[in-house]
Formats: sequence, structure tokens, C-alpha cells
Amino acid sequence: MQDALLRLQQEADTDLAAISNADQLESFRVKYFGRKGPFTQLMRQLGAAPKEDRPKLGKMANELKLALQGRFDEKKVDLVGSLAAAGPQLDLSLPGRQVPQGKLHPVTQIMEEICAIFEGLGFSVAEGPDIETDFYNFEALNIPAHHPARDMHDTFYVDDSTLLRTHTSPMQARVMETAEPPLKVIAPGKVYRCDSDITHTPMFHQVEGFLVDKNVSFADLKGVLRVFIAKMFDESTAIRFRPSYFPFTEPSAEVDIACVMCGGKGCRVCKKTGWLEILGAGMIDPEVFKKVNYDPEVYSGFAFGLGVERIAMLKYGINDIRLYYENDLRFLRQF
Ligand code: 2NL
Repeated sequence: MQDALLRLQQEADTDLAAISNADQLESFRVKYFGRKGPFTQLMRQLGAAPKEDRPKLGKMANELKLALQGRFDEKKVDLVGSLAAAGPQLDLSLPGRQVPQGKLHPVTQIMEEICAIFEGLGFSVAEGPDIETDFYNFEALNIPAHHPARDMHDTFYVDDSTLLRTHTSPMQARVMETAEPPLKVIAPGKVYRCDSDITHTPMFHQVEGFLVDKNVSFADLKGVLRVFIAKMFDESTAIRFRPSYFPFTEPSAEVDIACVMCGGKGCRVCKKTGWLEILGAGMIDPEVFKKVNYDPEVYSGFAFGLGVERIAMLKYGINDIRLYYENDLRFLRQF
């Protein structure tokens, strides 16, 4: 039996050395360690050996099996290592995994487009705090305490003198306070009003702009807005100015464009009027100039304000403003 063990060891060594792939590794395992393998047989033969030899032979057989198992494991590790070193087993013809790609939110896209148009006209961009003082949001813009216009703004107050800005004009008041004309500035950003339905969200975006210099006229305002609308919509888009009222401008106007849906014939979107309101504007009120220490006898200027969500709705034919803020990818991916 000792001879048998010796022969087994030699044969196993030869077999082990010849292994070069996973199939051969598995055949080896079955041949030597399987249920019908030599060790099972040896254990059976052990019963036939002289009683005094049995412990010694049993120990030899066990040691051989353990040693063989050890070398088999080493071989396995080597083989896996060399297969890995030979390069990943990849099918390079398979299509790659798509990397998900993010995009700018439609409101951000339109906001950037609007800013780019005004920057092209020589305006610079000023950004300021969302949390404002009552002074910059109202007082400086000719909306004193108890002015009826305050009711129109549905203000979120932080405390008696602090609030979430209801428009971006406070930024413009800040600019005028610290810089001297001539000035051409736009103020883009988030604004807040306590209002929510299909045309209002409590947070939305505005771009406001103003120009102050000597001898600025309403014709300059019309010229700038004319160019803006032609670039934002279409060269041939018809526009009209309608008299209106804002506390910070005099005279004031609301600006309409021919309905983008029906071209002016009248439809559901324009409520049969053929026109869509897209922004408000006017000549800066002398009272505003006095608040920021500009001499209204020397300087004049115009200002305008527009809602970004509204412009994007008109441009893309979106009928519910709340879609912007539901984060439904099926909606967002369309832009
Ligand atoms: C609208 C109307 C407007 C302004 C905003 C403004 C700013 C300064 C002085 C005077 Cl610092 N005016 N901004 C002027 C007229 C209209 O917005 O309907 N916005 C959505």
C-alpha cells in the first residue's frame, strides 16, 4: 500500500504539471478528490492492512491528500492569475454601456439665452441676494409702506424688514446706489411670491434690465426690446406696446407679441386676442432716481422685467408652469 501511495503521488504530480486551463483543472479535481477517486479506494483498502500498520498508512494517505490539495489550490490561483494577465475576456464587439448625460433645466437654458442676447447688446449682468430688505425690494422702487402695489406682490416675509425678493429690481437699485451712469445692467435670478396655480409657482425666475444715461428716451426702450424679441422669437414677430402701470416706471407699458400658436388669428392660448403679454417696461420714475441719489433733471432711463418661465412656456408651447418643477424626466428630456 505504501507503493500505491508513492505511485499515486507521482502520477498526481505529472497530471498537475500538465494543467493549463480551467477544464483540465476541473478534471483533475474530479479524478483525485471525487467520490470515485483514489483516496476513497485507499481508505477502503486500509481495512485489509495489518492492524498495527493501519495508523501509519492512514496518516500517510491523509498527508498525501492534504499536500495534493494544497498544490492543487496553488495551481488554481496561478492559473486564474495567468488567465487574467493574458487580458480581460471581453467581447469588444459588444455595444458599450450608455453613460447617462445630464442637461440644463429648460428654465436655465432660456435664462442663459435671454442673458446672452442682452449681453450682446452691451448689458452687464448683476446678481444679488434672494433674501432682501424691505428697503431695496419696495422703498427704493417707489413702493412705500401701505402702497397698494405691495398687495400685488404676495410677499413672503422673514421678519418685519426682511423678505424673499418679489422681483429682481432690488439688485438694480443696489447697482444704481453704488455706480454712476451711464449704466446698462440686467439682473437675472429667482424671485418668490406666495401664489400657486397653473400659471404661478411660489418661486420663479425673472430677468430685469435697465439703462440709465443722459437723453434716454422711450424710443431707445422700444429699440432694445424690438431686437430682444426678434432674437428670442423670430425676426418677423409682431409686437405692440400697451399702456400700463408700475410704481417704479412712468410711463409704463406691457409688451405683447403676436400669438405664437395662431399667429394672431385668435386661439385658446391667447384667449382669442391674438396677442400674448411677454414683459413689462417703462421709463424709470424720477422718484426711483431720487432714492439712489441720481439727479432726474440730468439722467433718464428705461427698465423692463420679464418672467423666464413664461417666455419658455410661450416658446415651447408649455401649458402648465408647474411642469417645470415636478422633475419628471419625460418632461425635462424634451429640451
Ligand atoms: C413685469 C414688469 C418691470 C421694471 C420691471 C425696474 C427696475 C428699476 C427701476 C424701474 Cl431698478 N423699473 N424694473 C420696470 C418695469 C417693469 O417688470 O411685468 N415683470 C415681469
